[in-house]
Amino acid sequence: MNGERLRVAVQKSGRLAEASLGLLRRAGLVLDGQRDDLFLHGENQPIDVLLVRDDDIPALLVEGSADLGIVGRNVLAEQRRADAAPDERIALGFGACRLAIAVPQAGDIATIDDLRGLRIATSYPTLLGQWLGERSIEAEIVVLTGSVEIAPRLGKADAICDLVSTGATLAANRLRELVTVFESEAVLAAAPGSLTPAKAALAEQLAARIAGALCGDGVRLLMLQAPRAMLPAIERLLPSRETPSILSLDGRPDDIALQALCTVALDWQHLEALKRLGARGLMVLNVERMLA
Ligand code: PRT
Ligand code: ZN
Repeated sequence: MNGERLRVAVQKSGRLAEASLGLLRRAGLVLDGQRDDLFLHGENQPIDVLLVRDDDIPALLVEGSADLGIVGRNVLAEQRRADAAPDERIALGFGACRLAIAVPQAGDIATIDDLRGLRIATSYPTLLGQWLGERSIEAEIVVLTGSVEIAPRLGKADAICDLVSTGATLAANRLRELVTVFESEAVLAAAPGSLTPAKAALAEQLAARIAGALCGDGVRLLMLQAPRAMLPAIERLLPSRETPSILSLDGRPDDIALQALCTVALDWQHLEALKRLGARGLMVLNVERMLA
């Protein structure tokens, strides 16, 4: 390995911080260091973690100070440069939000055409500018770095374009969502350009393990035994993700054991219905990780 270590940048504190570190741990990384540190040393693999502001992650990837990063797709897209852009490798399923244009509830802005000639406050001038440009809507973009949602009340703008998850902040500021400009969630992003073979192999392995950890999310393994004759009826009841495995049981030719991966919750009614068909020894297990 020539002492080469892979560097993964994640948010130090904020909405993505905990889930990002949690995911790396579920992918098998044992990290040494405190949350206040800027650097966590990988104990069991040559992989270290940099704890930084989310906005710094795209630049760290571009300049090669980090090889992988966990960051909102919104941040990645806002900072995208045509010549050197990090690659989105895996959508991670947390930090979901949307960049949306919102307008005062009381006003008379009803459609996106009404935005023409208005001032829209945002911290996302690139994404908003692109969206407006694609629709040939000419509006003034007022760049603010914080408290975007109070801009209309302060008379600084007629509308805003900001991240929304529950919509509670918009409602509290008497704003109404007009249209979604960009859909986001946390993603695993990779540095542009090629890594050394050793680092590339580490990055591939980590990405595969992260994908495997995510793959197990919400997946259950159902195990049961049943009379072989009841198999077709049992299979019809399975909310199965793929064909179940059917195993023969030693010395019991009329019975089978079945294992099935299911993506929907298996509630008591489901299990009781299977039991009425003759299934025994029913077990539902959480799947921790999967490797195809
Ligand atoms: O310090 P640092 O720069 O690292 O953090 P930050 O303050 O810039 O980022 P942070 O932690 O607020 O957000 C990090 C990432 O989380 C964002 O880039 C998004 O990818 C994602 N994310 C998901 C969100 C939200 N949901 C979200 N709701 N980012 C911000 N918000 C804001 C929203 O704009 C509103 O002001 O949270 C507030 C509550 O939202 P509602 O709709 O639930 O009321
Ligand atoms: Zn930030």
